[in-house]
Amino acid sequence: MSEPELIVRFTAEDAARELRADVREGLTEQPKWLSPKWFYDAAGSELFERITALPEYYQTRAEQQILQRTAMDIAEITGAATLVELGSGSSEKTRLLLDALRKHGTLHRFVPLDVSGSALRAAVDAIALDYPELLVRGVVDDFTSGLTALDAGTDRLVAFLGGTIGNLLPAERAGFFASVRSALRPGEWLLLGTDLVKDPERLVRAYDDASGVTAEFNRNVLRVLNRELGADFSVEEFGHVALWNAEQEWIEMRLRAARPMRVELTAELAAGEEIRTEISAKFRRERVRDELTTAGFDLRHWWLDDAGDFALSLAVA
Ligand code: AVJ
Repeated sequence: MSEPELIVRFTAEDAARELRADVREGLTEQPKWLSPKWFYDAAGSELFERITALPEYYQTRAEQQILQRTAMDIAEITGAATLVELGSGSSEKTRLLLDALRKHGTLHRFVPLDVSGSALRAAVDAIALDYPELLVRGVVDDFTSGLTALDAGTDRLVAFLGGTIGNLLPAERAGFFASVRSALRPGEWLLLGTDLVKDPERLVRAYDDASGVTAEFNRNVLRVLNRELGADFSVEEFGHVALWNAEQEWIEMRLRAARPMRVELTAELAAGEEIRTEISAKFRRERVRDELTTAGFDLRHWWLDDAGDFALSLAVA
C-alpha cells in the first residue's frame, strides 16, 4: 500500500476568515442569510448523518439504490482511471463506485475533496487500507469557489453526490458547472446526484422531521457562530422553519427569532425576523440537462430510484 497523501488548499484560518466575512455580509443584509456550508462542524456532521436515517429523508436511500444498480454500468461507460469525489461525505456510496471501478479494472487513483480536513483524513486512511492498490490523494478545499486542484490523474470521473448541488444558488451553480467543465478534458465524466421536484408536503416533511433532528441541525449553525466568532446567539430561542418556494423550486430553511435580539457582532433581529440558512433546490430533468449543456457537458444517462424521487446523471465533457 502506498501512503495516502493529503493536500491542504483550504486551512482552518481560511475557513475562519471566510466565516467572518460571510456572517458580516449575510447578517447585515435584508433578508438575513447564512451559508449552509457552516452547518458542518463535528456536531453538525453527526446530525446530518442522523438525518440520512430519518424515515422522512428519502434522498440518501434513493441515491444509494440507484448507485447499487448502476455502479457497474458507470464503470463500463466511463472506464475511469481516476475517481474524484467532491464533498466526499458518506464513504458507503463512494465504495460502491470504487468497487465497481476496481472490478472493471481501470481504476488507479482516488481523489476525495472536502472542506473538512479531519473528516477527510479519516476517510482517506480508511479507503487506503481497504483499497491497497489505489493511489489516494485527499484534497482539503472549498470546491464551491472553484476547482483548481483537479489536475490529478487522467481519465477522470468527477462524482458530486447527495444532492448537495441544490445548496448552490442558480448563478453559483452555473459557475460551479463551468469550473468543473473547464477542469476536465473532453471525454471525461461528471456524475451528479439531484433531488427532484415532488409533492411539497413530502419535501417539507423531509426538512422538518417529526423527531426534530433537522431543527437541531439548523440551530447548530448558531452554535458554530457562538464558538468560532464568540457570538452570543441564544440558540434555543430560534425556531426552525422549512418551506417550499414554489417559484424557485427549492426548499428554504430559516431560523426565526422568538423575540427581539441584539447579537454581539452588531446583528439586530426583530421579533419573528428570520435568517435563511439553506436553500436546497429540487430539479427536473430539463433543468439538469440545460444547465449541464450550458456548461459544455453532454447528458448521457439519467437514472431514477423506484419512487422517482432522486436522479443520478452521467454527463461527458
Ligand atoms: C447534504 C446538502 C444534500 O440539502 O438535503 C439535510 C442537507 N439540510 N436536511 C440537503 C440537509 C437539511 C442536505 N445536503
